[in-house]
Amino acid sequence: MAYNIVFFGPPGAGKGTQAKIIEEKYGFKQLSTGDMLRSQVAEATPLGLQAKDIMDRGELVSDEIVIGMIEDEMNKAHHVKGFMFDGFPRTNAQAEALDAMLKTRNEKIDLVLNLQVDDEELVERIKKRSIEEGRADDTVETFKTRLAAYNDYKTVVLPYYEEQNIVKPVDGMKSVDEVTTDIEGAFFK
Ligand code: B4P
Repeated sequence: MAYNIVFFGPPGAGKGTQAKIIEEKYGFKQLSTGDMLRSQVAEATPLGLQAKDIMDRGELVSDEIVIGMIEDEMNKAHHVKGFMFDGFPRTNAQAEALDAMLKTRNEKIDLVLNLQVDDEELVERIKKRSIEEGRADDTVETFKTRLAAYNDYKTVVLPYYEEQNIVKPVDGMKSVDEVTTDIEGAFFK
């Protein structure tokens, strides 16, 4: 039986960092809407051209686009232990669409990892990544918009899963290795 996990948290909390580690260690399939969008932008596809300005401003790309991308990737994946949704869902419509897609496979979301990191630490991580990777949305100004968007959508997405009693808090302030250990504890419990 598949086991599906949502990685939830503010921009720079380490969702992608941890999802990649868990994917390699345990054979889950990471589905990152941020990574998918960035590769569409890099390839200058029509979808990428549409998403680029929105992402550079730090705003949310349309539900239609991200739901469509997730659906395509889920349909392509076979024999995976489960999916790790990284950065998705971010709206109520995305959460409902995800449940509907999983239902057709007789599956559901089993665990939501809520990574928690202080705003000051997030700013430091984003500044560091901007030097290392030069991502267009990693400026201090855009980060503020991304954080505001997060503070907005968390009031919708978290309660959606809290009602199902599947949210586990994770202290994202610890080192990468320590966070991985805590995540492993959360899903082996
Ligand atoms: P994302 O790609 O999801 O961007 P993110 O929130 O910055 O990623 P993450 O939290 O994974 O950070 P990471 O592990 O890299 O979204 C980008 C944009 O795409 C959005 O603003 C939006 O426009 C669009 N988008 C994406 N999904 C969407 C959706 N569903 N709906 C609508 N629009 C959507 O970690 C950050 C940094 O911290 C790294 O440099 C890492 O090395 C470091 N780090 C990680 N863990 C650490 C630790 N424990 N200690 C110290 N440093 C750590």
